[in-house]
Amino acid sequence: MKNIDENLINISKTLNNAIEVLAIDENSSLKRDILSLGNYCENQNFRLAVFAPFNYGKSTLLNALLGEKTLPIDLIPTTGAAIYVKYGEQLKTKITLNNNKIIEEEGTNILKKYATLDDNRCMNQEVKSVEVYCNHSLLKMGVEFLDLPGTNDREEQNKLVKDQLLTSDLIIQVVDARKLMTLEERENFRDWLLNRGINSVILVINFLNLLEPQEQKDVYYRLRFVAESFRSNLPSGFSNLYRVDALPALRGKLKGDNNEVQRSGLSMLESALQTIIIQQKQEQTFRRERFETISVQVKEIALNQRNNLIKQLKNIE
Ligand SMILES: Nc1nc2c(ncn2[C@@H]2O[C@H](COP(=O)(O)OP(=O)(O)OP(=O)(O)O)[C@@H](O)[C@H]2O)c(=O)[nH]1
Ligand SMILES: [Mg+2]
Repeated sequence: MKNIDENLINISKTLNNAIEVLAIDENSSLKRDILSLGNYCENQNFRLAVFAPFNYGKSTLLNALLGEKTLPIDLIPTTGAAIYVKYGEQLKTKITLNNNKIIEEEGTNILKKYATLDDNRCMNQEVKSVEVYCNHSLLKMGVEFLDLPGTNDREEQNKLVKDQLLTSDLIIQVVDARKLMTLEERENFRDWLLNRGINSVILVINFLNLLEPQEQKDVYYRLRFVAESFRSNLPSGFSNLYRVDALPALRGKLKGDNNEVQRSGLSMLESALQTIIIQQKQEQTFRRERFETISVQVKEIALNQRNNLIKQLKNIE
């Protein structure tokens, strides 16, 4: 974001103090959330994260938005690290290792070595962070994309993804039209998001083109219902459900075939993203909501501790 919100920085400081004063459990998710929010309020970019189980086409969708095959895509579990895609004049990759050594290389071939999962579906343990710099108009506006590992493979990746979602301004959840989530999976995830004040979620249905026409209608209808039940704080007039066939979208972009891009559904998503991002860079309501939700939780702990103390003091009287 161009203007860092001083108010959020102050709230973040107060929350960090609260960790000490209220002795918030070292290993609690609340403490992790508060620490993550500290970095979040200082991020000047608008972060757009793409999230889903592995093989749902997350990296393909981001490549389609970027208009080139920048991020690794494959049938086997692929993305192993959080990959930040930021603006740069030339396509380049920067890997920071745990010993703070930095490896920079033109292009993105180096991602295969440092940011994809190995044959045991494990991530390279030496890697601290992965950034790709790319020349694209949305990125130039101060947006950064975040490509994440699949969520249904290993607990390690799941944790990483959840931490990253809290510090993302807008989240695209990719849904595979051929295997919809169960009600329980959906509700667990929705509760996890809402407990952290994350309401800025857009559902993108991928692989719809692989279904028969009648099935396409049925699946879309069902997902319309799911999307409507998700309390979203997108600006009014914006749908939180889009249909994008990610691979045809990428192919269309690579060939410069606008009709194919249009048919894939990508153009609708792109124009919605543009407008939402411009508005949010001004208003920052998504960001404030995260801080407000966590602040309410901390306030509750503070009030409980205060009430307990008063009770104990009354007992002395
Ligand atoms: N037919 C078809 N294949 C697709 C589509 N989108 C993605 N794929 C294929 O699905 C596979 C997985 O795509 P990825 O983009 O690597 O999926 P991902 O969600 O990033 O997977 P991980 O990084 O492993 O979590 C690749 O072989 C893609 O070519 C689509 O719209 N149609
Ligand atoms: Mg991927």
